[in-house]
Amino acid sequence: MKRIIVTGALGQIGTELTLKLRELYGEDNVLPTDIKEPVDSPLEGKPFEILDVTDYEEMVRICKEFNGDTMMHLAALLSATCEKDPQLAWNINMGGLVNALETARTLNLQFFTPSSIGSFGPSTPKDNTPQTTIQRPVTMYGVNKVSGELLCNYYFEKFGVDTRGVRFPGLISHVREPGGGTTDYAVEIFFEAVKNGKYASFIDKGTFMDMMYMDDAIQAIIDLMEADASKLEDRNAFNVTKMSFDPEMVAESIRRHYPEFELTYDVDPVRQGIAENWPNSIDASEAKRQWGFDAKFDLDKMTDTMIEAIKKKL
Ligand code: AKB
Repeated sequence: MKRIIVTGALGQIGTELTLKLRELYGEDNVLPTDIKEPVDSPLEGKPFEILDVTDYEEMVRICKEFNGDTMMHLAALLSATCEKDPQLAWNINMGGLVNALETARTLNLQFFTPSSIGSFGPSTPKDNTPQTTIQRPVTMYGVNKVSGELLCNYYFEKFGVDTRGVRFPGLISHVREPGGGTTDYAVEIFFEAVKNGKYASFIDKGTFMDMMYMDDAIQAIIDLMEADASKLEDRNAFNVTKMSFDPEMVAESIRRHYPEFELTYDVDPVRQGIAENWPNSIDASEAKRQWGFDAKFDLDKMTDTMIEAIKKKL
């Protein structure tokens, strides 16, 4: 039985991951933490600790007190936010990660942290991007993500910390909306379709990026953490994805429910610039081969689920 500490638990991934982990391993065996109180969150009213991941002493204290054996480190700023304040991004994304890895090393914790398609850059092959390839990102987020991948590998090789990680594409969910990401349009579009029947996309037509439904992302984390270590040739930075689409394809899928749905464009040059430096589609064959990665939600199935859930919510 695992005892898991989650950092950044109020974020888009953290919220649903905590709920799922509690279902699987028991409420008392999962400790969500974040820098804010869980107000208006599904995590409200259950055990929770305030933790600023740049505070190493506090991180160690909480982990020791909880007596955990696993850390899932999710606290990080997303791509567009990183471009607004690169120094803050470095402090939180890299400072937090070093603290989390040191805590895992000192307390002998199994460790997960996500990387992203943001770790790729303009010189990376754009289509069917292999897992091992050129990574020369030109954003602070990308620099953080590549550094993080290397650091996690280093902690495994040098200190034997059981680090594991994936490169997530854009994640689509209705429980908790993301904030400050380049792929956020693919979440907003569903909420706006249900609420107003129209959406102005900040990502331009014809811009393809990888995406995945949150349930598949959570399952991927659990499967990788449960995978037999002897089967893992790699540890970190597994490409995972289910689909690649542009805004028009999502609109088409939404029109199966709302034939009048109107998609217009109000392109944000910062996020469009980031998107243009990311792959159109990545190759997830190594994750499938090494630990059986399998995603179930295609675009239409995800659209049906999102619309149904948002209608209920509103
Ligand atoms: C972002 O857009 O910043 C994230 C990501 C793909 O890493 N969703």
